[in-house]
Amino acid sequence: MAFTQAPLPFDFNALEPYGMKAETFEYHYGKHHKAYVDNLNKLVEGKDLANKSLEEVIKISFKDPSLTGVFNNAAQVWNHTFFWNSLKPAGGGTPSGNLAAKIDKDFGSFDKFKEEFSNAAATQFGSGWAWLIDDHGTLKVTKTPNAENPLAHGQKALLTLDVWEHAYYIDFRNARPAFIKNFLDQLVNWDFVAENLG
Ligand code: MN3
Repeated sequence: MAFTQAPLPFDFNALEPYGMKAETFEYHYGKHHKAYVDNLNKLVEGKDLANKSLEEVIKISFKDPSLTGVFNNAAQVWNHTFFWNSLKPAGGGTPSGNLAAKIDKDFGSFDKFKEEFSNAAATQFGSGWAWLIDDHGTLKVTKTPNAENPLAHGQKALLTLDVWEHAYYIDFRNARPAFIKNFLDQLVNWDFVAENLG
């Protein structure tokens, strides 16, 4: 069975009042993300991998240097779906409940978390991702290059920000720090993060 592209969880223009144009999603979801799905399906066609879950394909291909192309496309399919779910209109602000308590415990304070996350996102050289992860019971901030993700490293992802240039060039041009600040201020879907924490 072919891998499919999950629907965007909001309308293309839903984040326009919050700093991200419909054009961003026409390209980023409609072209970049779709291309990863199409490429993955071509690469696994007729192979055993085509019958595995996307998560299994990511874990198997990460460990096999002959499957780098499969890994890159499979991980990017997963990463982008995870990223769309990390966003919502009028998001951002502060988390609550157990998640807020866990952030305070593991980072010292919510401001300290924001500082660490912003720093990871800003300093990922070239293309990649910033993450909030649950690393066997401890919340941590990480950054990964290109398509790499926490799943490949046996960690649980809670939140992500795409810092490939294609993620912010339409709305913020070269200003990655402004994109990061906007994400934290008005886009983070803390309900999704809390669900992932469980
Ligand atoms: Mn992207």
